[in-house]
Amino acid sequence: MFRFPRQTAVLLGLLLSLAACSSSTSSKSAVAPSSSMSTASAASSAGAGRITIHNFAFSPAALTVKPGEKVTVVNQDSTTHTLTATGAKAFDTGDISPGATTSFTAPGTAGSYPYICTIHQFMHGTLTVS
Ligand SMILES: [Cu+2]
Repeated sequence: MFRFPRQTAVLLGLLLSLAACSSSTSSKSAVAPSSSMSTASAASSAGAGRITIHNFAFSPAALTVKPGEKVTVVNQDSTTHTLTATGAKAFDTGDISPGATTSFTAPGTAGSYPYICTIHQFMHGTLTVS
């Protein structure tokens, strides 16, 4: 006859500890809406074109500029690169040292001008003048 009261005592203890635990739950802080994702860095660079060289690649690989527009070239690699139009070489930056920035003038004639790095000729891109 003494087993039954013990068991109920144990059960009561369990229930009490459960209640104690569950009393410390609701500390849910409302997450503030982060409205800082609107950095509108659109490609609306009304002025000069810009090509970045990084990891042996031109970025953007395809760029459209106006005739005679100045195009800035940034070499972010630790290797010398060039940006040289193929064919008649309508433009050629020559060697761009690691970390250096240079520029060239886009052709005055509309068209599509493929270019490469003459040092690493697997690097290529296209400048479109229109
Ligand atoms: Cu290169």
